[in-house]
Amino acid sequence: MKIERVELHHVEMELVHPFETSFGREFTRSCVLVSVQADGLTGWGECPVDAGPWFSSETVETAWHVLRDFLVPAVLEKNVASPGDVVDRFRRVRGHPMARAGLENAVWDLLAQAQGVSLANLLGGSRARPEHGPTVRGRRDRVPVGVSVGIEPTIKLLLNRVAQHVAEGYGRIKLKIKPGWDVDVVRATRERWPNLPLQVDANCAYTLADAPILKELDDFDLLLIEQPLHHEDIVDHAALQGQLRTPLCLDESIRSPEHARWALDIGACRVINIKVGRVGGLSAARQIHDLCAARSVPVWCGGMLETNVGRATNVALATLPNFLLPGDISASARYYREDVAAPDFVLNNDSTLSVPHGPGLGVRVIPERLAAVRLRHLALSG
Ligand code: NPQ
Ligand code: MG
Repeated sequence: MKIERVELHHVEMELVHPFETSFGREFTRSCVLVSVQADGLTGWGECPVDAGPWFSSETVETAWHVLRDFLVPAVLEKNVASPGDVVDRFRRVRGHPMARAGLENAVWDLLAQAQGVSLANLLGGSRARPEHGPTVRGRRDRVPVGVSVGIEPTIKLLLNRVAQHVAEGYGRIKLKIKPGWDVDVVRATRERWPNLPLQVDANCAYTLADAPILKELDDFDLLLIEQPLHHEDIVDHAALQGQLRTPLCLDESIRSPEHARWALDIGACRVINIKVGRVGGLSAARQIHDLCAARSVPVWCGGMLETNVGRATNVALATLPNFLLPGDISASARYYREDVAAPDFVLNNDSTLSVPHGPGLGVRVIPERLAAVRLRHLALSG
């Protein structure tokens, strides 16, 4: 189909509860939504950038610039028959994975709608894909999820929040840690919930010199320790993994399928967090999934406090068979009072989210809700 029009939407939304990580506290979330039109259909994608370069080097402004000046012109008025065509057209652009992901994922949604199938179906997650052979289970119509709990002012307040999420039905908790907010917090949580599936995420806040502290975490039966060291480093992570029993999981360091291969080749981690934005779109995300599956390395779907557009993309991705650990894909109510897209995702009593079966993403952007949170809008056509 020929891409007739692309629109960029810079939105800013207030979080239900402020979210603090080792790199700062966020009260609102900014991102760029991308919509693509062809043959009377509209596909949506989300660039999970933020106002500043805190989680990654990309920002709303860099994504806007790279989309407007390079990525959108590469697909506008062009015929696109498969997501691979978009990947090919983007190959000249180095870096900027979140900008690429927003547009590529919008085309995935568009193509799925055009074929009358769900995005999960187009990705191959909800039906057996031949290359996975007989090991594939049948259709996965629910994906296991957990919740990521930010740093709180006190351990008491943190335990209250964990208790709230456990009561809501979340079967896996991730605690954000940083130097000074680590072993004591994990110990207190583990003492209160001896059997709770628990993991931690440091967002790069430590160095190899902190190995003795991180080794103390080996005593708490954690599922994994996520990205303790520098965001571009895999060498020190490999050294650290050699000293730990708990699996290391990389997040920030994995920005492409190549980074995933390099990390696995040197033993820098035993688990990979796949974030579709961070790795540059659904094609790259699926490639990393397949690489990890071939090497028996479990993956899980990371989260970036997305709107329901990004959340629907994540849920579809997480239907792939090697997503063996619960994702950071919480119910819509955990993020914003009112989302730009509907229907909301609601937690099932088995700590899963249901996979929409409508065509494409399975969520609709509500124009009035979008307009209410939109700071900037740009329509590009040929
Ligand atoms: C992580 N997410 O796994 C990220 C970090 C994160 C759910 O823990 C604005 C921009 C807010 C980027 C909050 C979760 C963010 C952000 C958290 C990234 O490391
Ligand atoms: Mg992380």
